[in-house]
Amino acid sequence: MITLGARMKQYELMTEVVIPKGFPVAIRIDGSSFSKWTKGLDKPFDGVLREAMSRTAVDICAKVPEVVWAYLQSDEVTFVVRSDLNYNSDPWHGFRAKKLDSLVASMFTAHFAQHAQDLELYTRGNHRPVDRGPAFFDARAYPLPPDEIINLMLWRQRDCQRNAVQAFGQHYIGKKAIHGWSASRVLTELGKIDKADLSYTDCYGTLIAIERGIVKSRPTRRWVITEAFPFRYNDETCLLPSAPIGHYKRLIETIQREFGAVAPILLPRDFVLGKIEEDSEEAP
Ligand SMILES: Nc1nc2c(ncn2[C@@H]2O[C@H](COP(=O)(O)OP(=O)(O)OP(=O)(O)O)[C@@H](O)[C@H]2O)c(=O)[nH]1
Ligand SMILES: [Mg+2]
Repeated sequence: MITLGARMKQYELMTEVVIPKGFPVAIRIDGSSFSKWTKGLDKPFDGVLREAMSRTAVDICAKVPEVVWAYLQSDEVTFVVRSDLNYNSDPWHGFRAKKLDSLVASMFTAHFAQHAQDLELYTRGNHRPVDRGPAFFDARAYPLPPDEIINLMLWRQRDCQRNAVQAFGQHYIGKKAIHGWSASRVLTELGKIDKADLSYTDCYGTLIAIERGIVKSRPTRRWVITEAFPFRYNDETCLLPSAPIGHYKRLIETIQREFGAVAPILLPRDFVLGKIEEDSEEAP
């Protein structure tokens, strides 16, 4: 005879999905209804929101085993978990997808709440104080082939670039005025305006990466918040201003070490998915 526990457990197991060992895992969190929650924050980009998101991403990187980096833009963060680099490693929570989704979403929500409190984000308003209440995040964890990690970053970074162009266009030229314009037209017009506050972070997002060092002949390891380098093929023309690759040399070296075989920025041309104005896909 089946026990009561086994009988009830079988219903739970119906929706259990386990991510196979041996794949890199991406976990993307996204702010829920942030177009409303951010009302009153600086437009197009709010430095305090960015700081709260970055600090929270560092907390998660430090807590989730085998995260190698995280990429942050807008109200979302993508964490890359490389348990596949060591086949003997124990996947975090058996890589049960629902467990990872719910745990990372609640961890991010709780840590963000603390940072938002510390940074007085709940009442921050550019005109008058706002009380915007708690912020919530969803999360999704899924496996992907190793070669696709950079493409995933490229995709999210293109979203960041597209949003940056739109946001700056709306802010400096006007929402109605740019309606129906291509990204390159918006950029051409923006070029005529003094847009000194268009930073690399706004265009390319933020990267949370491990920095290794030696202190008193002992190896050290810490998470650093840094501007993301452009994920793109070396000679691909980019619509947005780009820092010279040398600017990112140390960071790229660090990440190449962490990644082993996968070399950021050296993408096979076939993997480059088209220019940003053609890439209008939204992350649902
Ligand atoms: N003012 C301001 N708004 C921001 C900033 N970063 C993100 N946002 C807002 O957050 C939104 C995030 O977009 P989405 O995630 O697609 O939209 P959402 O409203 O969060 O909807 P769901 O994620 O589906 O719940 C942007 O459209 C902006 O409105 C910022 O720095 N300043
Ligand atoms: Mg959102």
